[in-house]
Amino acid sequence: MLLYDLVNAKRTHFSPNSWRVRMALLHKGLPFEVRDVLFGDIPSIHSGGDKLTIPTLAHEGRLVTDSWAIVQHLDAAFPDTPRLIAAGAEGHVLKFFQYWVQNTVHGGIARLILRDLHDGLDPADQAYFRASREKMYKQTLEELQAGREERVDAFRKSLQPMRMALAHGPFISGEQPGYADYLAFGGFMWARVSSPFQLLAEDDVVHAWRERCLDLYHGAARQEAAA
Ligand SMILES: N[C@@H](CCC(=O)N[C@@H](CS)C(=O)NCC(=O)O)C(=O)O
Repeated sequence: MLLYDLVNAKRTHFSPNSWRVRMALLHKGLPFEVRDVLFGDIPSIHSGGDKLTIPTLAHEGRLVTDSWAIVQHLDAAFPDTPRLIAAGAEGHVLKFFQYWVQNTVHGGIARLILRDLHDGLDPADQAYFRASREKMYKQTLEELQAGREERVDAFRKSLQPMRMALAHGPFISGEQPGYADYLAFGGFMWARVSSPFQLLAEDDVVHAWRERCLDLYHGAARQEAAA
């Protein structure tokens, strides 16, 4: 299997949506190779068809794009490995959690680190990233990130559902990590490799959970250089 993944100028992997898939592959114990790409390379990955995003997984002559579709594909293609997305209602609730991560975790983090992320990108990607993200957020990257020291407390408060879940076990999924953990952790990896800004207080249970996630699978995520 080949995972197409984004890299910045230092060749570190920063995509939050890829980190959830990387953790899923590690959870399942599936070997994979990585093809590093820049934003500017994405259109050349495929020949026609739907627009691809990162992550995209190449497996048995097929390209699977979108992190949720990739994990569903892995569950179906490798039935002897631990399943990450349950069928039926449980899977739908997990999808709801993905939406929460996208809005609250990714949305919150973007407003704290996106200018730093831009500065760390390969120079070939910076103009595209700035133009596309400024259009998306209707603000300059400088405006988006301004005043973050005063705003970080509101972001920390927004993570309260994670603290409530972590009162019941070391992981959001309980005693063992599951896809809910990888969904949220992807956002924190995105921040960790893109910006030195301190997102979490050290006495926060979310901080302790993030450390546990960094230690999983022989510290796979910790090996990625932090900004
Ligand atoms: N829903 C998709 C979102 C993927 C996505 O937006 N990926 C970003 C990188 S993290 C991307 O490929 N962006 C391409 C671009 O902005 O041109 C997933 O979870 O895989």
